[in-house]
Amino acid sequence: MRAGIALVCTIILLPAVRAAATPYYIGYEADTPGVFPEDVGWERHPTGGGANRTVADGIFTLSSDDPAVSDIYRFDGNEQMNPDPGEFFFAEWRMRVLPGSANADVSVYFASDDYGGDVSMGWGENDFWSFADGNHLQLDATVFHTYRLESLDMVDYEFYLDGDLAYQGFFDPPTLNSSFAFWGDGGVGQPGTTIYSSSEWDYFRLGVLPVPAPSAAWLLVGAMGAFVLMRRRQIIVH
Ligand SMILES: [Ca+2]
Ligand SMILES: [Ca+2]
Repeated sequence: MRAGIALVCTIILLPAVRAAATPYYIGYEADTPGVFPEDVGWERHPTGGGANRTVADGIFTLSSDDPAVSDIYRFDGNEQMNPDPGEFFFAEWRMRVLPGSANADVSVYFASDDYGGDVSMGWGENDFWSFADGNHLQLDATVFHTYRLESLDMVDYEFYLDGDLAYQGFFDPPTLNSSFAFWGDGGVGQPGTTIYSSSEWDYFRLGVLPVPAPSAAWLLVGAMGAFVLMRRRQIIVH
């Protein structure tokens, strides 16, 4: 993450100071048949009877062809979703939408009461949208991708697609006074529409973690860079 690289520079120049961290982690791995998210700390909120659900081969499947159905998995937290100095918030999930899914029926949402902003994300077969900041990615969402959001302050965030930084976004301006996240089938359509979806989730994880200390390798890279710069300067001077 960017902050990690910035921290390297800071620590080379200054004594290391890190705030006491309060790590938190909750995940759902879909690795045990018959164990659903609500069995491991997530709150299920279904409408219209909820989606058809299976857990098999490490994958949690939500499937429906009824526009009246939604089926989301919610976590309410306070300090668990609001990083202190020296910490960062992360959420990571590996997921795909199945062909025929309506745009943005499959969705992920984050809200923070420290700042009061929120981020709402949705998927179509070939699209990803972040509605607050207007970011849009074109991708084949019917194959598995790993998505990751990281934020130091729940104001700005970085979004990674399959391990690469895809864009830098921001939470919507303050409208809320609670902190929670949800994922799943978040959309409800009108009768007669085709607003429905199926999705497969390998895992969903979120939490607050300490900003990682720079590794010895990073310090070595920084020292080597400084050495090369000094050598170049000496060569130019001579
Ligand atoms: Ca899994
Ligand atoms: Ca739905």
